[in-house]
Amino acid sequence: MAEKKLNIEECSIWDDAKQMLYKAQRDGVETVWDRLLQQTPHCHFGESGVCCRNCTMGPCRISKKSPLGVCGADADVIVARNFGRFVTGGAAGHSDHGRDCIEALHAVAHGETEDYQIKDEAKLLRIAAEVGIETTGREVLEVAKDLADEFFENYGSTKNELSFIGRVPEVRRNLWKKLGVTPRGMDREIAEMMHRTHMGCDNDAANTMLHVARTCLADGWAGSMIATEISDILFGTPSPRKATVNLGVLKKDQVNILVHGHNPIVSEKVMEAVDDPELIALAKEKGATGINLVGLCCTGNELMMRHGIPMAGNHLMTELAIITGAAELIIVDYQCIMPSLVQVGDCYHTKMVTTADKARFTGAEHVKFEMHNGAAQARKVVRMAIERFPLRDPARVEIPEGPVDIVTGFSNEALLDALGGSLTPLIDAIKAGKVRGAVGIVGCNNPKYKHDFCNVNLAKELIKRDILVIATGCVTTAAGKAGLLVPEAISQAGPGLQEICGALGIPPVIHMGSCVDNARILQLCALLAGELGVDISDLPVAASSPEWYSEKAAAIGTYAVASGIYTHLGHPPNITGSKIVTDLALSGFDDLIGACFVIEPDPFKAAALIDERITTKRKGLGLSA
Ligand code: XCC
Ligand code: SF4
Repeated sequence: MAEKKLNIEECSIWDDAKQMLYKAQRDGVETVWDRLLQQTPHCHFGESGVCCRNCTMGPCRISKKSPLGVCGADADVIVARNFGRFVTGGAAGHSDHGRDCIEALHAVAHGETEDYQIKDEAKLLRIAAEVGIETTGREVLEVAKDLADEFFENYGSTKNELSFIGRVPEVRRNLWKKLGVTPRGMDREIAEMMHRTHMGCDNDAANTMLHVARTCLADGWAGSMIATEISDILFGTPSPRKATVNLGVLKKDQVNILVHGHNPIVSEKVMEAVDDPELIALAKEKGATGINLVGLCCTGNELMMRHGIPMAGNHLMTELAIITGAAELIIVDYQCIMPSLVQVGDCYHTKMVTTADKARFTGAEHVKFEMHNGAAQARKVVRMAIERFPLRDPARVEIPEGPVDIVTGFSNEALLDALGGSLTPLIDAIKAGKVRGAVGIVGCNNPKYKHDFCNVNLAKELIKRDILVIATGCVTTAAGKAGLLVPEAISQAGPGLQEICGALGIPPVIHMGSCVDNARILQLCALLAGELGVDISDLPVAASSPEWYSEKAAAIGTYAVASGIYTHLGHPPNITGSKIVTDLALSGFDDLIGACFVIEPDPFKAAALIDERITTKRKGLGLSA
């Protein structure tokens, strides 16, 4: 059989990506695109979700010829169970990240670490008061202890109520109650999903799907939300600042360190270490002019939002950042880190360092980060990077040119500031039809798409239609590289958005953070609904993840839908083998919970569908189309 050949021009819309893919070919390095070719065509049973491996009477796969598994489970039951476990993986990822943040807060509060502090005391006190903790006249650390304990309770099942349930509009809370999907404990929903999907438990697809909603709601309104709020408390609430994106942020004459993953607990310390004069002197001794720290994926988003650290790229750029030949070291925490990075690094002089016991990679060096040693470990890793600088082969270094400017840092606090302290100007603009609605474009890259084609074009199409776009996760870098994250981008927006964003001095696409920070969008929607006295499902808003790939993205999409937000995906999850599950996702949920998924790979058609939905919602509120 003839070997399948990669068409690099079709892999990505970006010059920096294509340049590195040609270099990879010359250097004999395999990337995610090559491996996708080898894996295609994909297994039809897996793709449609009808393969079950939940017991050893199987594995079973459903077809016309054999419509039932050995136990009698049909396609609907199998698909629902598989999807249930799929989103639960995502919810577990976000919420375990959240738990690590609580442990960090707990350690700080109890004086167990000198490496971490509370950077935003005002936010700590505000959140504590919000969740019912006494704050007046108390020491900050005493309040922090109580807040950590309060948050821990979101994981068990003793309280049966999430700390942030008060943020959810009352109508929505009542709807959840009626449907029996009010999220209880994070760990409880996850464990219950594993239980329900064990052989011989929940054998009713629709019923399983309700628990899918419940588990994801726990993620959105607890796991992710707690991760975001504590990160702000410990590392500062983001405010608008400038940064730069694309592979051009790597520097030819400096020690380049890439940080990748999700939880800022590691990357914040690395960021401090690269400023250590002793280490900078060492770098100079080794022939470099300095140390350059750049981010990837969501850890990159966290550092960029709070400190303006440059962003080298999103998910599909992670291998390519190493292929520049200019990266001395890549340090990772967890999630979305391709195991291939070790092999790609081995093709150059790039060392990979892991930091979490729950995310080790064969072939990488493990430097375990703990609360009491974060700063020292970070210095150790930066030193390792410096030591590798002399090993770099200048003949194999090729760094694409021209980083692109962006503005980042739009937490809800910052957005409110930009609006002059209240949501009223935004609501007035929505009522006047100048901002017709808002869409969160979030999530990943997937090599099944031309890299960032859908992410960028959907954003462009929406702002043209006077729809404000909020970007998080890997869409951020896409929007940034396209020049959409700067105030000047209003020239590409419709007249209404141009006027409003122009007056406020904000870009038409605003960067709200990492993937756990989608919780900020939930909160913003809830605030808007509260101001208008309606449910979230009545708002002219939508969500989209055009090029999603991960279990986490599916969990985010599902909590968006269950929170009442119409959600576009570029391709369906592996559920098409069940009519019941597919119908629920694409329409049934709309009747039940006020929102549903819509699938559309073409970003231009997707923009039209989203626009249509926003128009309907505007009319529902008695507003002009
Ligand atoms: Fe991962 Fe968050 Fe997706 Fe990017 S967007 S590929 S999940 S890094 Ni979260
Ligand atoms: Fe097959 Fe049923 Fe076992 Fe799944 S649970 S592998 S369908 S016998």
